[in-house]
Amino acid sequence: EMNVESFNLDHTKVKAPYVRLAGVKEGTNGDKILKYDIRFCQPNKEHMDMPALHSLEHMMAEFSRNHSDKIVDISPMGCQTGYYIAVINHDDYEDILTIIEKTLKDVLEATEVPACNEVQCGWAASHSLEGAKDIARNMLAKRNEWTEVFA
Ligand code: HCS
Repeated sequence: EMNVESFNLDHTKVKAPYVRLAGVKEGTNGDKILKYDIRFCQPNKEHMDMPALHSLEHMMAEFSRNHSDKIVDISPMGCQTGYYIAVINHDDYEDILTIIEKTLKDVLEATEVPACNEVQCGWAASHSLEGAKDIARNMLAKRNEWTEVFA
């Protein structure tokens, strides 16, 4: 067993896209952080390119918080196949799916990427609104598959 939950996941056995609970941490006062693996791309078969992944991160980070005040973070995986979303005190998988669905629908409606400038972002040149929309569109088209993690 390795320390990182994902290192114990057999990436050859999963079937993207899916949304999977990847960890729960409880604090000393009973607050709970839940971490979900949102997998957009089949591991080692496909991946998102960086500008599109980066713009989708900005949009999911910004828009998801209009649908929930429980979001702690949405950040990309280095393998470029998905994101982690961490929430606090929100133990409702179906509602997480709803938040993701609403957020991706917002992405399709967006006319610009929020905060893609050198003041607000660390690599403002690396963005693609249209690329991010393509990823969101493909993910939404497979909404009925999100709950199935393994083939
Ligand atoms: N992933 C961050 C935004 C970084 S630009 C967040 O808060 O969700």
